[in-house]
This record gives sequence, structure tokens and C-alpha cells, in this order.
Amino acid sequence: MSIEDGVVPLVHPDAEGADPQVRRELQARRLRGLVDRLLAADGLQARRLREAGVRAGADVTLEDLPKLPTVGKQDLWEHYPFGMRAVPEEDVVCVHGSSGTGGRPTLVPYTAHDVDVWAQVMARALGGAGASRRSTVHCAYGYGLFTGGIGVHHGAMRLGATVVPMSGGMTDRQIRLILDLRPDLLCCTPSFAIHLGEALRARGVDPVDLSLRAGLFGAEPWTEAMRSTIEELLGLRALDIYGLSEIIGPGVACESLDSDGMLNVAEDHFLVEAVDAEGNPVPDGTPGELVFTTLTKTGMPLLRYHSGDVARLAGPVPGAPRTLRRMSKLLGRRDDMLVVRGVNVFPTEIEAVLLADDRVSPHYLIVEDRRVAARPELRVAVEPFEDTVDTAVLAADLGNALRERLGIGCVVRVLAPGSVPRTETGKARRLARWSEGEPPLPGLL
Ligand code: DLL
Repeated sequence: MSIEDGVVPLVHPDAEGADPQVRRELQARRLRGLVDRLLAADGLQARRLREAGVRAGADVTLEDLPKLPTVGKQDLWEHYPFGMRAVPEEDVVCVHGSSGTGGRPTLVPYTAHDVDVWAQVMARALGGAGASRRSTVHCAYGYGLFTGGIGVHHGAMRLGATVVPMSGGMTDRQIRLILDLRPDLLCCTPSFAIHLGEALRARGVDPVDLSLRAGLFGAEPWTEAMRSTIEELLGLRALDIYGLSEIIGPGVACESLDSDGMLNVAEDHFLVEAVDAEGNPVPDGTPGELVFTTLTKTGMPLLRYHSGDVARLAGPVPGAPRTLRRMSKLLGRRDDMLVVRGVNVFPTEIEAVLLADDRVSPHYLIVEDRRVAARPELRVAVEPFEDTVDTAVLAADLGNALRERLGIGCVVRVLAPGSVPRTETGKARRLARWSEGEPPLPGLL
């Protein structure tokens, strides 16, 4: 298998390994096609294009991109459920989406062509993790409206691998099939990977006896410290996969074994920009909000969609076979950024501090305490790995480390192991807002 000899063959060499200049020409052609499609659909994005003076795809170049109009989540909500659809209803073959922030769903109609693009980019993502036709992919992302399960499923089938469609939850059954079917790839949220790893350890299974070689973990924020925990618990290479339903689902970008810790963006289908708070482009290496343009999608194509996700962009690894631009792990979400007493804090920074301490388990909750509006406070509930830890010393150490990293003080509470609620399905909830009444977790005060 390719992971052993360090060679990670490309699934689509013409696309993933294209000469960047040739790819730019393809992107420019596709961008013009997209603009024509949007104008023909005559919806919100057509109106905005016309207001910006664009009459046809032929009017735009890649260099013009920063001047073209954008769309955002608010537009999707205002046109709920399918006001942004750009094809006749009969061309839609499925719907996916997410429950989204504030409980408002975002729905995305896919055509057969869109599903085909999705299968392609997901096959590449799995291939980059070393999967091949001989692989067995254990898919423990949720199946349903959420794009995780079905996205991996499409990609694994396109690659010709064997997919085990487990969906989330059912820990005992997951473990049984991991042991019996000996998959080489695991796909699930990073928090579920830790949960599975802990459950395996509790059953006395040594990670070296597991068949798993790599995993694609995403759909929620996770840090380098969580990566080490997962790799240790499961004995595999833990890779990050990123995506959002509005753009396609998982597969927008994915780390490969040779991408040096960053995620290859499938930029022949999804053009990426990073912009500052005013919408101006930021240089490579500077954190910015990711703005995506779906170059090839037809059901609900989006021109310059503000994702709300913050990351850094970079070119390809010099000399590597994959010539795609890369993005860092997500640094946070624009709207998750907490502003506490004038200091900007991303929850991932807090997590990095917590998980760097090997006394702390990966189950924690960050609480933005705004009960006293004039004196907002950050509270952090953590659990120690062992009951024998001196909780007062641990709380003081974490408090100091957080103050050093964030520049503000936090109230740290060390709770008994098992106090922080676990998620078996869906995304982990690691941030809560507390404005009145009972604390989100007993013992936080
Ligand atoms: O979470 C798609 C997905 C499924 C990605 C499986 C990876 C694996 P949504 O439910 O629409 O789609 O949520 C998208 O989740 O805007 C990010 O804020 C967050 N997110 C997704 N992947 C990552 C990741 C799927 N690797 C939203 N790291 C995005 C951090 C992520 N956050």
C-alpha cells in the first residue's frame, strides 16, 4: 500500500498535478462560464453582477475577481429554501445542508453533475490519504442531510474502495466492525475519533494491532494537540478534511500524506480567496476569511461566497506532485471569534493551550460568560485524564498558560472526569454562551 512506501499517487494527475498556469487558464474559462450561468438564472447573483457592470462572462478575468460581488449566509437564509437554485427543479437529484448557526438550516440543491464533482474531489481526498481500490473505508460521519457521511461514501465508491457506511453513534458496533473488517481508513469527526480511540483503549485493544493507517477528520475545529492524541490512540496518520455544504460538503480541501500539514484546495472546482474584515485580499500567510467561488457547480453555484472561516493560504509544497494551492487548518470562524474585554480570542487558541498539557483530556467546554455585560468573562471547564491530578495546581497552571497565550485571564474549573457532555453523533459543542440563569455546565461557577 502506498502509505508504506511514502508515495501518494494522484487520483486525477491532470487536475491535481496540473501546471499552475494551465490551471489558471482553466479557472478563468470556468469563471466566465459560471458568470454566464448566473446571469442566465437571473436571480440575486445576476442582479448583483449587473449592478457591478457585468453583462457576460466574457467581461470578467481572474484578476477582476476581488471586484466582483459576493454572497453570504444571510442571502441563503433570505432565499430559503431554494431561492438561489440556478437550474430547473427537475435537474435537482438530492438536497444536503446543515443545521447551521442559530439553528437556521441551510439547504443546498445538487444536480447529478454536482454529485459527480463531489465524488471526484472526495476520491482525490481519500487517495491523498493513501486509499486505493484495495482499501476499506470505515465511514463514521453521520449519514443524512449532513454532507459528511454521504460525501465520503461517494468518494470511496468513485475510487473503487470498499466503504463501510457506519454513520455516527453505536460505539460498540463501530468497534466490532473496525476489529472484524480491518479498515485502513477511518473517516469521522475528530471528537468521535477520540471517543472511538478511548473506547478501544478501555477494551484493552493496543493501537499497533489495529489495521487503520490514516484518517480524514473534519467538520469541526481541531488542533495539532488533538491530532497527536488521535494518532496515539488509533495508531494512524490523522489528516484534516475541510468543506462546507454551501460549496459541496467535505472535499473542498483536504490534507494529503505529503502536503506538509496544510490542506490542498480543490481549486480547479473551488476557487479560494482570503480577505480581511473589509473584504480586501490578504497576502499568502496572513489569516483571512475564506471566500469561495464554485467554478463548476450547477445546482446552486456561488460566486464569492463568504464562508466565515478564517485560515491562511499558501502555494503548493515546492516540488511536490500536487500543485494545488493550500490552506492552513482553520484558525477559527469570524463569528466564533470572541471579543472579551477588547481582546480577540479564537476558541482554537484556548484549545491549543488546554491540549498542550498532558494532564488534560480532550473534553472541555469554553463558556463566554456575559451575565454582567460590563464584565464579560471566559470560563473554561476541563477534565483531567486521571482522578489523582492535583486540581488546584492544574487550574492555576492552565490559568497562567491561557493568560500568556491570550493576553487575558480566564476562570479555569477542573471538573471530575466524565462531567463534560460527549457527542457521539454530529459536531462537538465546545463553546457555550451564558447570559443568564443556570450555568451551561454544573460546577462552572
Ligand atoms: O461540515 C462538511 C464536512 C463534512 C467537512 C465532513 C469535513 C468533513 P457543514 O455542516 O456545512 O459542512 O459545516 C461547515 O464546518 O464552514 C467550518 O466552519 C466547519 N468545518 C468543516 N470542516 C472543518 C475542519 C461540513 N476541517 C462548517 N476544521 C465550515 C474546522 C471545519 N472546521
